[in-house]
Amino acid sequence: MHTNSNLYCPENLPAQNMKPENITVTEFKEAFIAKIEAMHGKPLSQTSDREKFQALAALVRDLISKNLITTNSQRAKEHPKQVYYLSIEFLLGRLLETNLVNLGIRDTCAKALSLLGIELGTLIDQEEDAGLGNGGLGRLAACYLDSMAAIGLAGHGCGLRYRYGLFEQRIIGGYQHELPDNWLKDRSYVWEYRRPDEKVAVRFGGAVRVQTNGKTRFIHENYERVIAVPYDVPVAGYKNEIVNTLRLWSAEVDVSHHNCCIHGNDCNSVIGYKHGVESLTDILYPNDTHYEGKVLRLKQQYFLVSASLQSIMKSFRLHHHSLSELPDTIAVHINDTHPALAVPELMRILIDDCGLGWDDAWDLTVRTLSYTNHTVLPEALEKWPVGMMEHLLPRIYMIINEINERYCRQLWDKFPGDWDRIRSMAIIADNQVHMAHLAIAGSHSVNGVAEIHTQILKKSVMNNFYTHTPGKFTNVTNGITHRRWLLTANPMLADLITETIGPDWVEYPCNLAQLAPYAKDTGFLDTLANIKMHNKLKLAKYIKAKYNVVVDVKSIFDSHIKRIHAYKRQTLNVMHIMDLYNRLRENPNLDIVPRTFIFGGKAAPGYYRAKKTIKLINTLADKINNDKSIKDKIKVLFLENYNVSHAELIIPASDASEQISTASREASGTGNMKFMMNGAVTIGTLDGANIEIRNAAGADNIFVFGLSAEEVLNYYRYGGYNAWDIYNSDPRLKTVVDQLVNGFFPVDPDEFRTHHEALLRHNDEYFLLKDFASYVAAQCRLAEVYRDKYIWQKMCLMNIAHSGWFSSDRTFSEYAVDIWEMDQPVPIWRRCQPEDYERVMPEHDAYI
Ligand code: 26W
Repeated sequence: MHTNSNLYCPENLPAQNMKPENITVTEFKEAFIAKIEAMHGKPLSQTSDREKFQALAALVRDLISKNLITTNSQRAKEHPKQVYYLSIEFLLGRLLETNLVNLGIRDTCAKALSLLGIELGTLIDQEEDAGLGNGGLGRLAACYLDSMAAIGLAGHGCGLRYRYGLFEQRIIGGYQHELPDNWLKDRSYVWEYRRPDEKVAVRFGGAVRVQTNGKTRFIHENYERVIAVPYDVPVAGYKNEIVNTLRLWSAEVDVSHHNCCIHGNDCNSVIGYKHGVESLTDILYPNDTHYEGKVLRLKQQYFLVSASLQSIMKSFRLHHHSLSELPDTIAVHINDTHPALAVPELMRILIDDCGLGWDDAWDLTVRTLSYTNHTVLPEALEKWPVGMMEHLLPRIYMIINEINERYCRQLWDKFPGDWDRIRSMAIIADNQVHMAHLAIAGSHSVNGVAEIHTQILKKSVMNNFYTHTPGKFTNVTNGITHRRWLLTANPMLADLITETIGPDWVEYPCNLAQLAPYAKDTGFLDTLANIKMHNKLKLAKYIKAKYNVVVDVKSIFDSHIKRIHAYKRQTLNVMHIMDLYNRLRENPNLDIVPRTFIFGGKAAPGYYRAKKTIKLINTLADKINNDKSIKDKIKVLFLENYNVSHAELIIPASDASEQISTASREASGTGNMKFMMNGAVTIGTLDGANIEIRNAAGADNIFVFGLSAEEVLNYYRYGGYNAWDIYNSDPRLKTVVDQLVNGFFPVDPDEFRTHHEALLRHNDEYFLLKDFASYVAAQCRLAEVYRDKYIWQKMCLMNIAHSGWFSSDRTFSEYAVDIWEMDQPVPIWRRCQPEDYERVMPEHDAYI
């Protein structure tokens, strides 16, 4: 059942040619009432908040649909180059407020509702987060959708419509429990259009027969057909009437082949079969770093790629005559290796369906595809067993085999006799298909997501590939949409900025730099501080209501929110808090700046150590929050079920941003940018985009500590690190490490044994002990600076003022110009000036 179809009531909507932003408050109010009545068959007074939300969202969707139609008909005439962003994850969060802002009707809507006694915020809170992603990679894809539409590029997302998104996290007794994320409670999603007429079939299993009479043909037989049905989510650009599409595929059973019930077959087995097929898109795998060789995951990856490419090619062939135009008219981007099967799938379509020869097909494939790498962690690199691939995707495996043979031959010609090099670059080696190697070989562009990350790829992780094809490698530092993360999430700050420098910063975020001179204006800094206080009060209210903990809004709100992972070092943060607590216990009158330590994040369900880290944080929180002797000087909170909506609440309310990964391990980070943009000061290592943040904000406006990436990589390469030496030489550190297992916490003494052993027995892989002293020192510096309101507020301001470069509009313009060679004008220099680039990315700066 799809409740949101047939709800279009044009008679109640403003005139066809009226732009949404011209709708008056009265017209909006009337359209809303009409939508309520048409949709629910009862008067406004009898509807629940949920029903009101549904009607409001449907009304907004109607407005967007007009622009969708005009955008599509315009494009059908002009044929601009289209980019398709293939991603196994899109972490959208909520869309109502974003859509209202992008249509330019947020205020109109709020006023219209208030005339009816309804608060817009209450309805916004009714929307479920679309949690179709794990973390950084998925949220990045969602930010890019927003930027593509804002810039006006013909850019679309292709993903999966998971029935259940990332699990809902419940904390019970300090432990994480996972519940299914039933985000499609109403069975359909208010923003989507189901398009059954655009379904395609994806084939699994079976066998391939090679027919060689005349032209060689590959006949795929006895396969299982799964139907991919697209659900299109419109993506509205910011006040530009452009609407792009996020196409999410859902697996359905092929009814034409399995209507056995009707013919008197066993109904139960048919129903079972249906469930089996449809389970393909049931769940999002909850791992954000650890590759799991599950057949279902490989099936999901191929399903995404095959459905997307078939539909892309269908639309290409409708509009273009010659296949040779393919790379000039479409670009297909592979977001990490999860969609890397795009390489053999496009080859299959071009060879088997379009009749091209190998060389022509390969040339077109490579020129059409590009690939972004998002991680250097070895455990995240995907390698699928040959047997599994061959069994599940026999024709695709044949093609991969052929790609591998040709690629290795080419390498042999270039590096004759260098077997080790060739083995390290082969697409198939040790009975496994190396997806990153496949993606590199089959793309014309490979990029990292922050300068240091790209340097590590070039010099270390992918050095052999870089030596072979240096021209393929490039860097595009990540970005975030300032429309969601500043304009929408922090309206008071956005208003202050607009009052101060005018409204153009929304279109040209680098204009935020015009705020810098206000660093000398104490009146302005007071206002900035008041806005932060307002946001802190809002968060404090939420914490009191949900956790019954009272936090001091004058304390430093110090936030560490992201996936829980050993390399992100939540435990280092815990160790600093333990040390601070020990100091307070030794001297309850110690004059420290009060702090509220805020944690949030999910652990992969199978990641034992990360789950224990959650228990550790909660155990520490219990101990500290209930210890009257420290007079509420510090509080620790673990906020349950961290998601996009929680981030929108926490980030504008934070003073300090914890970005403390082991240098070299975090590819970029994007939370760091969101905090910066909201005037939180970073305490961090020189890792990922923290380096660009330091360059942009200035070294005086960030607290840097710890080993450099080069030092870390040298330890990994050459050894020479001894955790015990550090443990034995720092008594304060020793106390903290001992407290993990010596009964300091009122839990089983083995509860945190894993953490203890990771630090000492396993020689502290992520260098927590090594970085402890410099981290504590940086925390002290931060607290001292916070005591001086104006120096602190100036730091906050400099972060805001130089955050414009981190807008995903800048990032996306770089992709569009340098990688996809889009033919539409992309005013890149108007979005960020050359001097901004020079400041953030000084030429010839080597970070490792
Ligand atoms: C196969 C399991 C798996 C699943 C997801 C492996 C790896 C991933 C992602 C690539 C992990 C991820 O989200 N990486 C993050 O990407 C962000 C966007 O570029 C970066 O900002 C983060 O630093 C990076 O960890």
